[in-house]
Amino acid sequence: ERCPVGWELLHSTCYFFAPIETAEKLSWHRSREECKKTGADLAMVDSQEKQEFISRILKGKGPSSRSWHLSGYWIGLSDIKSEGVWKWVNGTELTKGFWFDGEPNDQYSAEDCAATYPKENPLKTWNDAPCDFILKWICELKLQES
Ligand code: 2F8
Ligand code: CA
Repeated sequence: ERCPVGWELLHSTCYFFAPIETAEKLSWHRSREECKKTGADLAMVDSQEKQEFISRILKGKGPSSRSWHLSGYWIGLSDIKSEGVWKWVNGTELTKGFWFDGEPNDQYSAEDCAATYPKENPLKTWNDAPCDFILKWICELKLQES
């Protein structure tokens, strides 16, 4: 089985990057719904290899001309249920985060959803932002075995 056209493959999982060409940006919850429409979910960046893979693709898309915090992509990580307890959308707790320096900072006590950004250091790219902020997003879809 192969990835849908336009999706990127790493270890039997396909990744979709909300296209930069379109103006569309969505809240974290709406982004998640968009992923689910295709049978996918927001990406769970739970290994250094996935983190490096995603960082490389985001860098290839080029820096946004606007300030960095507008050029993020939602990932499937939030601390909505319990402040400071970061969980992936499959319910597992975050073990290793790839946060940018000073993050997560829960600015104005209003930041419960995580996004990744094109940054210099590929291992320090995450920020927590308000879940109703609008950003691009990354979906992941596991391919069937065999
Ligand atoms: O300086 C870090 C800070 O930058 C922005 O706020 C000015 C981010 N806000 C949004 O992404 C909405 C903060 O999350 C970030 O911590
Ligand atoms: Ca933040």
